[in-house]
Formats: sequence, C-alpha cells, structure tokens
Amino acid sequence: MPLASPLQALIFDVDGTLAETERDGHRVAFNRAFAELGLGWEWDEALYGRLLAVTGGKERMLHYWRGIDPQGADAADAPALVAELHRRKTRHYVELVGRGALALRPGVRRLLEQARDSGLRLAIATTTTPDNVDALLRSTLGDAGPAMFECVGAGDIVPRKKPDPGIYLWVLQRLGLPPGQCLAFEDSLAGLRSASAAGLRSVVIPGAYTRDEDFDGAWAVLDGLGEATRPARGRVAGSDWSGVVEPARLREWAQA
Ligand code: XBP
Ligand code: MG
Repeated sequence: MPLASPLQALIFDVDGTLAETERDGHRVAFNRAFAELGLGWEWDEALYGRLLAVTGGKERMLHYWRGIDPQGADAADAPALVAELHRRKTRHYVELVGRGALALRPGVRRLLEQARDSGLRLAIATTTTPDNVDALLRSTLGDAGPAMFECVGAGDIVPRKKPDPGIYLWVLQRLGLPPGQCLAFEDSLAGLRSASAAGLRSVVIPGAYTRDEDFDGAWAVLDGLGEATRPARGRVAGSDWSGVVEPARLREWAQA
C-alpha cells in the first residue's frame, strides 16, 4: 500500500513567483517616490536588476544611497528619509497594482485553485510589505484572493529578510507544520537559500531577473508551471522532467 503523502501545505514567495512584479511594479514605484522628493535618483531596468541582490525595499534604497553618497546615507536623518520614501513607494505600488498593471504568472491561478480544492493549505513567505501582497492578491484573484492563504508572512514581521530563513520559519510555526510536510515556490537564489535554510524543498521557477542565477540545491527548477498543451520543462531531483505542476505531482515529490 502506498504511503500517505506527507504534503500538507504549499508556501509561495510573491515577487517574481506569483507575478513578475519587479520591473514594471516595484521599480516604477521606487522611481515615483524618488521623483516626488526631488532626489534625482532613477533606477533603470539594468541597475534595478543589480540592486535586487539586496532584498527588501528599505534595505535596497539604503544600499544604493551608500553607494552614491556614503556620508548622507549614514547621517542621523537618513532612516527617516528612507522610511518616508518607502511609505510613498508602497502607496505608488498599491495604486499601480490596484489599476491592474500586473498579472499572475501563467498557471499560478490554476495551481492555487487546484491545491485549495485538493485540501492543501496555502501560505505566503515574502520579503515585500503586507499591503503590497494584499493589493496583488485582490487585483489578480478578486476580493476573495487574500483569504485563499491561511497565513501571510511578509515584510518586517521578521527582523532579517531573505536569504535569512526567518520568514519561512515564521510561516512554518504559524502553520504548525514541519518543513517536510510543505513545499516552497520561489523564483530567486535569495528565496531558495531562505527556504533551504528553513529545511524546505523548493520548486524554483526563475523569472526575468533571476534566470541566470545558480539554483543548485533546489528540489526542482522549471521553466513554468506548465499546462496540458504546453508542459513545463526542467529538472526535478536531479533528473530531466516535463509535465504539468499539479497537486498529485507535488504530493509525489514531497514523498520521494
Ligand atoms: C522581493 C523583494 C521586495 C520588493 C520590494 O523579494 O525583494 O523587496 O522588491 O518590496 P522576494 P518592499 O521575492 O524574495 O520576497 O519595498 O515592500 O520591501
Ligand atoms: Mg521572489
């Protein structure tokens, strides 16, 4: 008799995983906040790609500031300016997303609905601000979107952002589950490291800004979630794999 699968929950990253939010969402919102305060900062697509190595918007701004003006960035009033910029940036991001500027990545809605319908629990572990998560879920999944997720770990709820495992450990504790009963979905190396350090297996689907990263150690690295007419391709547990990522498959993977 086959063993019952241990899989109980799927834990999703948000930025880059549920949706491609960085280039046309976060980056644009940062630039609007910079312009509002007349800073003369402008993050183009290539620069933003490099800055993504620093996770978290406040941390990213401070890192950039230190690079162009170390004295200003270390001055006593710097944290207040960063906080003000971040409040404005969040407002712009929520507004952009609320206008429908960003869509879910292909297959995300299908997988979330199938997972929910098959009794899997859903959670979120992200570096981004909770308001951003709420806005994205509402605009893409409707007003019932946020309630699909039993637990949302986001932003400053933990002291250190990914690749620190804190956010995944926080979510696991909230779910009351050991890592072996969950799978993480990620798009970036920082996210993979965070999940792995929390003891989780990850399914990594790289995105526009992360496709050249090295995902050694991921349980699966795929080019998408796949659909019947266009299966996903990639590597699972060290072997080539092609198919549709759906709950039955995930239960097998969790058991392997
Ligand atoms: C996402 C991020 C976030 C966003 C900005 O990383 O790094 O910082 O770019 O969000 P991950 P805030 O997908 O690994 O969670 O400005 O709200 O911090
Ligand atoms: Mg991400």
